[in-house]
Amino acid sequence: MRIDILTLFPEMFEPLKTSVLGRALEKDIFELNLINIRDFSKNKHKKVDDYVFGGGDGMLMTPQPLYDAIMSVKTEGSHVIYLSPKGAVLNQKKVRSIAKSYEHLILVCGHYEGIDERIVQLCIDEQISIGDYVLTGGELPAMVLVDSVLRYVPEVLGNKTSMVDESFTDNLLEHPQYTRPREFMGLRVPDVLINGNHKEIEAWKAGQKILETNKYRPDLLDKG
Ligand code: 4FL
Repeated sequence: MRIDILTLFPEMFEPLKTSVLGRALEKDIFELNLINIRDFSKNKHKKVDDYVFGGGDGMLMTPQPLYDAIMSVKTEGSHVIYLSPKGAVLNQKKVRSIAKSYEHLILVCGHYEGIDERIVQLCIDEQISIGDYVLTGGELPAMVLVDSVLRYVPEVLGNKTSMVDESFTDNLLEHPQYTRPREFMGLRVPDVLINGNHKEIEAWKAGQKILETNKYRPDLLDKG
């Protein structure tokens, strides 16, 4: 998978280079290109924003640098996503569908009050939101999308395909999990997990998933 991120703040993406994704990056399991939109500005002061026609607060990203930046990375199979509160809210099903459908993602991060509408019209295939709240820009949403999608790329998790869907298969939350010691601050690991009866353990896990979902996210059960 190839991911190009277009942003005014490429330095915000350093966290993607650590931990699981950092190791995958070193092994060339995916390709990450950080592109500074400002590098494409044809303005003599490298300006990338301007006032909003019709008035209103703040500044808008101008179309020219964005358009040229997108065109510089676009390929035949690329899919251009704009992280925006106007998009459908991301969920695990959508993450899986993106991971399975595209080999090349171009992520456009807006800043200030957003981008000129003509870029949406001309270049954007899809808008995606990560939730109903406003941020200072699309950079954190882009990182959320990248992290969630890359978990579906073979070998990113060290080939443990069973781990990929954990927590959201069947719209259920995970059962509680325990490690050593068997007793901590007077709280014991449930006996069923220690008795070695795998059938019983699996039945316990299945029941706990429903209980946890009912307790923490009853809205997921309503959806069926
Ligand atoms: C994008 C919020 C995607 C939630 C400000 C600029 C945003 C956002 N999901 N807020 N972009």
